[in-house]
Amino acid sequence: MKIAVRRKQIRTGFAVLLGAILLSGCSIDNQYGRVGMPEPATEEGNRILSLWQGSWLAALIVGVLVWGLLIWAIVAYRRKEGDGLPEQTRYNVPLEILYTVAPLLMVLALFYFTQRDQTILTKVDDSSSHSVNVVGWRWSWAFNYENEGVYDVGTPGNPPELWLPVDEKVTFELTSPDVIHSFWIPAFLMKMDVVPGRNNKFAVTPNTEGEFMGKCAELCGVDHSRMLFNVKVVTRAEYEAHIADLKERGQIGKLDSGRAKLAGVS
Ligand SMILES: [Cu+2]
Repeated sequence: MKIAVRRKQIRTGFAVLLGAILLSGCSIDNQYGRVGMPEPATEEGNRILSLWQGSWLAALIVGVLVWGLLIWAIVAYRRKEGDGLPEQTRYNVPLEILYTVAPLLMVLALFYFTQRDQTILTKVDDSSSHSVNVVGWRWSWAFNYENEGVYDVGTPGNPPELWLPVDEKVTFELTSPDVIHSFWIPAFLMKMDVVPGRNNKFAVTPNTEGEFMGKCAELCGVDHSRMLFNVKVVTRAEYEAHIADLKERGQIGKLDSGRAKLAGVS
């Protein structure tokens, strides 16, 4: 009788715990549901968020299964009074095949979804309405607005601003004159390395007006942590006003290497 009551309590406890986990995972509107990710501020961000949530859900299901089996084995096969040495077994071929094949299937599933989404997310075509050449240099950023022929550049002590019109697809072309950096806007849920001698590209459509922070995500030297910038997603009119402002300040042309320009070296 007592054992039956305890079992019922344990079962209820598990059900409550599982319910709490599932409930928090079902809604993507809170940071628990997003598993620590910020709210996506781009159209593409939702795809990345789904991949992230799906991976965690898969891990959770596998985890619950493994923990459940462990606890069951510990409880059901615990040593009871009068038990001698348990039966010794080895080389269970079906079991060994299972724990070789099961992880392989899991890795293949993760690989498939990652590859599928990565192919879509890194596809760059002519559908962007404008493009920005992002120059990561030791240790700040320069933004060349390719269509308008203006630029902005920062310093470690004075981070630059990247302005983008809302709901317009933008292609980022990432270049570096020195070492490897990484262009990361957490709210965009997208990050890509900036590699000297290579022309990495990706396109996103910011769909939320507001101010977001950006940073370098590749340890690149002494002032790496100061490689910050701000992103302003604004209306088309505000964007054009800002471009006109940059023109007025004389920031016309293209800055291939922010550092060289700042040091007065051509
Ligand atoms: Cu860097």
